[in-house]
Amino acid sequence: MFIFFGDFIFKTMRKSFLFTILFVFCGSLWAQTQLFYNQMGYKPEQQKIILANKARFDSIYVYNSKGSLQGVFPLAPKAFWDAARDSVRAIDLSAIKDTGTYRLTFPMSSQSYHLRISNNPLQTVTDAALKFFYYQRAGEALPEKYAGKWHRPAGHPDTLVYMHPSSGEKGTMSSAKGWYDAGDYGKYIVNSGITTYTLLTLWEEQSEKFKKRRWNIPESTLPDLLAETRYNLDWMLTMQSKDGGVYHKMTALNFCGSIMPHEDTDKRYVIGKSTTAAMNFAAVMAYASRVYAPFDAKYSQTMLAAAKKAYDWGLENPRIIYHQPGDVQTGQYSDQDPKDEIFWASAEMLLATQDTKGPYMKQLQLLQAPIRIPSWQMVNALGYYTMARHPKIFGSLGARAQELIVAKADELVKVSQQNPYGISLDNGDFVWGSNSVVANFAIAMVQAHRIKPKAEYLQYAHRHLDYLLGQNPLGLSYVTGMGFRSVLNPHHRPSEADGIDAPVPGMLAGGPHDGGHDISEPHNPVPWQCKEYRVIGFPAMSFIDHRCSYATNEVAINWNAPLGYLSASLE
Ligand code: 9MR
Ligand code: 9MR
Repeated sequence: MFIFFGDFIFKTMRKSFLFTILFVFCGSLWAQTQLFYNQMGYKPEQQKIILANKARFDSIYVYNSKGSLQGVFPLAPKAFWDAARDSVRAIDLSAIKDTGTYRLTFPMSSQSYHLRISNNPLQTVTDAALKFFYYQRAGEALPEKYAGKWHRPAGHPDTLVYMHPSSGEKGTMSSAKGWYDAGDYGKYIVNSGITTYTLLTLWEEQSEKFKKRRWNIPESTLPDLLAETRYNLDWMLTMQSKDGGVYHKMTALNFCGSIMPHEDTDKRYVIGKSTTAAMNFAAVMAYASRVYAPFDAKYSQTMLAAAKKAYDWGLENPRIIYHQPGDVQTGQYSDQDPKDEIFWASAEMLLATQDTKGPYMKQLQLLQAPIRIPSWQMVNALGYYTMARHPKIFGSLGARAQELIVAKADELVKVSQQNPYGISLDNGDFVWGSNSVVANFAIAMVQAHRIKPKAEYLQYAHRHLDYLLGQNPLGLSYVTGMGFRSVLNPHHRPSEADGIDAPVPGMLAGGPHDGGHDISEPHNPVPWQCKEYRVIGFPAMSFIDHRCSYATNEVAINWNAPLGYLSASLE
């Protein structure tokens, strides 16, 4: 029940249990109407569907900033969503098109809400989502000039890390730079790969815009998007072994406490080697070699050579699965099935080498699994997206990739049309990181729109982003610092330990998920408020804005990249 009333309840509960019971009881008798909408605002021409929960009236009054009545808008009949076990009533405000801040209120009610219409409400979101990667930099101090109040000393230089026996090698090596994966300080190839792909795609699709776009990170001769991405590519390159194989991850043996990067002095290790890491690495390096070629020919050649070595290693070792060694507790990113990684890498290799006669085409023909929405574990869609962007060289497979993407997006639109929130998630989609599922569903629609423009694709992609920014059953913006009621306590070590109230901005919380791994973990002593955040059977409500819940409220690079991509695409 906590999640319904948020922060206020926590504080109250601490003070008096009895009072809380009373409050909740009264609260349910006089339940306030809640409005769920995009807290960052809407574009003038955009469809503006907002949702009312527990509404007691059939219309809403909208006043403009001068205080004059703009219109009275009807509430649609109740629509039930099983994932939240609750109903909402839609209000279509699309007819309001003038920019400004509007006040919304119900008859005889003192409650009011503010809704913004502006020309580019998403620019702030995009910039913050991308700036997040700067805040995640390992091995570099973040001076105030760039990081504002979140400035911090450098941590994890990683210039001397140890070869774990699982790496198959002995001694030490350097594995500097790269982004911290999430709320922890580990660096993992597989997750890094999908993240980097998403950012490279943003560049490939919108390079005109991103040539000039800056978000106050250290000066470079490269555009910010490519400078930031290179920071991670540099690290990924360190993770290749002499035989071409790629180490799975570089972390300590255990997760450290809630401390700042420079306070964590645990030894760090290069751990494991896997087919998924090799193929993921090959795909990203092949892609990056194309993107960086006009800026730095030598760097581009280095990456292509690394990609080829990793790819060949992967084909010779097509089933090396990562198994977590007994003395290691950090994230696993273990994946039993490397076929989709091979497929994706084959697409990138073919495109980067322009070699249609070699092994790549053969692999692509072998592996036409149905297209699946991407996650760190399932990446075949990344191959399809690439093929669809460059169809000619892939021959009939290019056209096939386009058809599959369009068919997938049509499926998602259909589901979204039936959903009161306009999104395409079913109960089963509320996995760990469900908000990234929301973003990746929307990205599939954006991809389809590029192939075969259709108003519905963009309309529902927008609804998915609206959901992340407040049009959801908790009425919470899941992006830190964005909106009037946004996540405040993400599972993110720097935000927990820096002594600053506001979390690092622009971070997408993982999102509702009723798996409860965090609270049922025997070694994770959770504070008592956290014990009941999970409401089984209400997956869309199972979220708590508390650092204890790493299964719902952690942040991660592979969740922020799709947020940045989506927001930039809808700008
Ligand atoms: O902080 C860790 C987070 O980054 C991981 O996603 C999560 C799951 O692997 O684990 C977190 O660490 C917790 C550990 O697993 C159990 N003890 C408590 C740790 C943090 O609260
Ligand atoms: O995103 C990962 C999710 O799909 C898994 O279910 C979960 C448990 O293995 O791990 C998530 O990834 C975490 C990683 O293991 C360690 N760094 C933080 C990641 C986000 O929570």
